[in-house]
Amino acid sequence: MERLLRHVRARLMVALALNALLGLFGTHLAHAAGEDGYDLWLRYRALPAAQRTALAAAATGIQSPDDTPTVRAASAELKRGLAGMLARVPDAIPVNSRARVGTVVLARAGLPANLPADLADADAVRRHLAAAGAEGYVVRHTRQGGVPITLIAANSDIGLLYGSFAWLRQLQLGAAPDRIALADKPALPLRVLNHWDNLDRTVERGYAGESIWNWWELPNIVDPRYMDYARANASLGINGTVLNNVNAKAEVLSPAFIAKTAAIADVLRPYGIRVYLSVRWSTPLELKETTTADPLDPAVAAWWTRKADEIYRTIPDFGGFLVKANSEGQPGPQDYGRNHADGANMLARALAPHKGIVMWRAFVYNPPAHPNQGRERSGDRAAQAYDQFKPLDGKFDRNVLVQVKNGAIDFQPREPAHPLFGAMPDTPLVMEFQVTKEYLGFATHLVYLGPLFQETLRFDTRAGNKPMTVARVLEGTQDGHVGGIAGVANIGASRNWTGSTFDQANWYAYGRLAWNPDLDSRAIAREWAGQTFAPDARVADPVVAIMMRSREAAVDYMTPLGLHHIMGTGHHYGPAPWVDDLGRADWNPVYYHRADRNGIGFDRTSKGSNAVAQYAPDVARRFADPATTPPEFLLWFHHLPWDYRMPDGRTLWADIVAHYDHGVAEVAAMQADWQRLRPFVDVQRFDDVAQRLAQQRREAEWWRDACIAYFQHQSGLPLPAGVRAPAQSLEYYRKQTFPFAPGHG
Ligand code: GCW
Repeated sequence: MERLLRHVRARLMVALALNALLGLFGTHLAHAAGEDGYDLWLRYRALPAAQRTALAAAATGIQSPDDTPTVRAASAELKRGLAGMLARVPDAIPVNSRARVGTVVLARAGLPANLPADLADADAVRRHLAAAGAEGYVVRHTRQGGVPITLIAANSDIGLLYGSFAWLRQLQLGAAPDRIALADKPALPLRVLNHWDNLDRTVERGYAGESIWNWWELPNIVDPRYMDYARANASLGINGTVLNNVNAKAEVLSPAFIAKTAAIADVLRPYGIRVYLSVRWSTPLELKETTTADPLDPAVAAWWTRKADEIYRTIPDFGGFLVKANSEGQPGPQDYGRNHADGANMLARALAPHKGIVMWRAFVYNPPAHPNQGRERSGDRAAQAYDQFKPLDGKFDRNVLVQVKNGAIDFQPREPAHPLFGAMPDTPLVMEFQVTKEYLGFATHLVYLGPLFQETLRFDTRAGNKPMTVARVLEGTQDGHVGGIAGVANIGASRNWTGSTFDQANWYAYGRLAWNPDLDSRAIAREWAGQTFAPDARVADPVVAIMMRSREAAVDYMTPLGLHHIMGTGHHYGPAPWVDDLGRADWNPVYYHRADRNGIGFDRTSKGSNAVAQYAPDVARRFADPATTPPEFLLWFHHLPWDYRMPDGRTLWADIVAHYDHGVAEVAAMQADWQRLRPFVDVQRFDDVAQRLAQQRREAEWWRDACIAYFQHQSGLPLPAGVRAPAQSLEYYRKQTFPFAPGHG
């Protein structure tokens, strides 16, 4: 801890010096100086003069009880933030001293009596606190004994930390300090990141360098970065992190790794973040401590109980386990003729005495019985998770949550919401989003995922034949089964954390939506842009414009109209719709698009796999008919002839081609917009983004050309009039290989 504090102090001094310089020479210097992105959205750069004067008057000192690590983290963050924005360290005001103009008062008001005396609007504050729950906060500019102050109040320590971050966010966005009035609380109790980080520091689907967890050096060498990781997450309200890959190794539960996990937990704890581990089903067997991994074998259950006890001895607030079982070759209870509930409940019982939970993944799909056949539902990968899990609804222990990917295939650029949402009323569900962009151009392509997350969270499942968005399903408002949300992290050891500046926005957007799934992705982009670059509309507006068109652009140049899973084998980068020779039928792109002379698309209606029947009747009816299926899901649910008429009168073939062209044009527009930002963005980040956009443009062309060449080959149709022919032959695209692509294997 001492070491960490020294690190904080050192960073504070550097930040102060930098800010003083910027203050002296004017803000234009801020644009010239390089930024490496390490500070994320918590940059706290010196404010423009007028705002600085206002804030200096409104924030002269901080009054905080500083009696717990979390409250100390809150006041340290306020100090850091104000020192940065004001280029002056605020005073520390002793608790219980008389109100002084411009004091920022941290008040933990578990009891109303703990609010400062003589508070101007104490009644309103109390009302808000009554609604704030265990994690919410109230922040407002008010008066105490007639003196203007800022009150940050909460029912808990963590609420104070969240409130402090919320206030700092407003200030960074240029809000007038005397106008700030916030009252908020998270919608979901469980807001976690899933790291797919291996113990050797490689990261599955990671594009930002090595894992931030330096397992080798832990537990005695603790990287100060862990604390900055905690700050960034706490600033969003993320309150849990699963440290290791769901493709887990048995060793993570060895005493040595439990000690390493405990060291990380110690750093994250003050920031309200619990640690969880992914566990491998067969751990006791592999460690040779049992002779089977059958969940109904008492020796196996006893082993897990002992293991849980051992973990909680060193990590009393350990969160629990995340499990990938009987999925993609991972062992699981089905190896012993048991089902997912048998497995999950056995682990849940080991954790229950410690209040731990099990997040059991529903990402399962079995090899289809007949290769290249999707006629029956069982042959459709998209239908298999539902078929295995729906019958288990209500069979899980209370501390089990079933974790479901946003869509039924696998983190595609666009998928309809997974049919399990709304279909398991007696089971709490966790949404699993992928923040890292496995199928969306890694950290190279600029794709803002806010709209993707929002689209799924707002998807109306029509469960119970009434409006019921996925977000409401997670919140469990109906039945008391409150779920959660998980994001597969895009964080690594690269200096800017996420491999590219704009990928920071995906971490940010995930966290903000985890806090409040009803937030608008454009508003989130605006917040992120304001803090990451500048709140000035000349900067933030074009940044937001780029972000907001980026996801649809990627869908268009990769997988328009409901196409999916046509990416390169293994690494999933770039187009490979022609691949048809992989070990499992449902790993092949041809399985998903089914393009031939006659048409294209996966028939999931009653004439095909009938996966559509897994949705609530209202939704199923809409998706069963191409005329009522939203065009963006058309080929997800239907196999249609190439001359099928789209609503705009074009043939399907012409429409597919137009989408590919539009995707490329959108990237060109994003690139042009970015160039206009040159005067406003520091050279280092500007150039990095510019290079990535140039590469994205080349690769959007590649996607377009390769897919048009291939689908034309399949359809045998001429290119629609006026359409540019692909730059190379289909053979050329087929021959491309990508050895050593990052993030897999
Ligand atoms: O998205 C796919 C990935 C695998 C991943 C798997 C899963 C961790 O290609 O790399 O494995 O899904 O979610 O389990």
